[in-house]
Amino acid sequence: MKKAPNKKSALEEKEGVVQPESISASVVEHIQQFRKVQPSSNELIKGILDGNITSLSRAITLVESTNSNHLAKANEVINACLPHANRSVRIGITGVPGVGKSTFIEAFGKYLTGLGKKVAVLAVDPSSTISHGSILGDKTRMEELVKDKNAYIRPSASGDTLGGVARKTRETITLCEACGFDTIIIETVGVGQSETAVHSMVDFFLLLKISGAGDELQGIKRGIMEMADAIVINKADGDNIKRAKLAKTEFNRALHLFPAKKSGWVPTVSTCSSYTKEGIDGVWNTISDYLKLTEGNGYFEEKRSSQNHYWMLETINERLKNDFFNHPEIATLLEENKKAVQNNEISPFAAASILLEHYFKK
Ligand SMILES: Nc1nc2c(ncn2[C@@H]2O[C@H](COP(=O)(O)OP(=O)(O)OP(=O)(O)O)[C@@H](O)[C@H]2O)c(=O)[nH]1
Ligand SMILES: [Mg+2]
Repeated sequence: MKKAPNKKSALEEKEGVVQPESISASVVEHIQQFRKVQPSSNELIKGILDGNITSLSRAITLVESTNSNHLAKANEVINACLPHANRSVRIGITGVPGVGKSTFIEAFGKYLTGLGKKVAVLAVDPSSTISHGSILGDKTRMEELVKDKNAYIRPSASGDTLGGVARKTRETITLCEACGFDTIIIETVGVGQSETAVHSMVDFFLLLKISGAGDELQGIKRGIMEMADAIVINKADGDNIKRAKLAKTEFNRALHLFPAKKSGWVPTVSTCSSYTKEGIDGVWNTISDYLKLTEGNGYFEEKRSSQNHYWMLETINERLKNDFFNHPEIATLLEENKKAVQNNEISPFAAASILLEHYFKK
């Protein structure tokens, strides 16, 4: 007798729980709807020009998206930002893994914000597709800079190709500049082709080295040394100081073997420690000297305009290639022709012509 009313009341209680759920569900839906509403291009543009970091981050996410609707919106935002960009110095930093790039950027970035500058740190690291962005992990190496309200750190975009990653970084520079960042630092690992891509989007290219390791050990190709506007020997502290000074003399000698630069700039070699901060100010002084020289002789503008031309052609190359190889009909035809070429039934050039003609006729 006693059990029945108990059961009933338990059921009533259950029903009672359902009711508020249905109310809260509508509230939840409302919130979700609100969150789903993406800011319009105009809102993003206004936000970026006002120096709003949330708008900047959202616009960069659009740039990095593979969705074609996002691409159109991203282009609209970038075009509106262009007239407000360009007023900055873009610095590329490369060096083999472990040379101290992130630690250096933390020390250098803090020094620059101390001078009143607004610093954006970006990265070109195509391998980040797998590792989810080494610079993201590096944020722990940039503890101070992450907290600095005058600094913005964005991990490398992911992508299948270096070209894709580089394009996204190139456009991100424009957005950061329009948002008021006057110093853009781009980190890249100096072991592949990515440093060439970074070199073609910066004004000043800095190569970090450490003493006591031969060039073979440091894995740096001759070409990278040739691209450098400055070589900075990092970790010049403690027992390392003497070796770092010795390395400085050696690198100075090595640099003399390279042909003179079109900019008229003579690359410098210096030492620094991201731990003791010794030599960090010197790096900025060198960059200031470079800017003075190249802005005076017109090279700065000339380089930026040839970089723009390069990126236009690169983008066309990239798009054509992707479109061609991702086309379903081409994929089948490519396989057929590959076999025909292997069996010596057709020459590779004739096969390529067939494929290209087929592609352009569609
Ligand atoms: N003694 C000394 N050690 C340093 C200095 N700068 C960096 N290090 C150390 O060198 C190691 C590598 O530093 P990172 O800044 O992570 O090097 P990285 O070039 O960014 O490395 P990747 O991101 O892997 O390419 C860390 O253990 C740092 O603490 C320095 O100025 N002096
Ligand atoms: Mg790093």
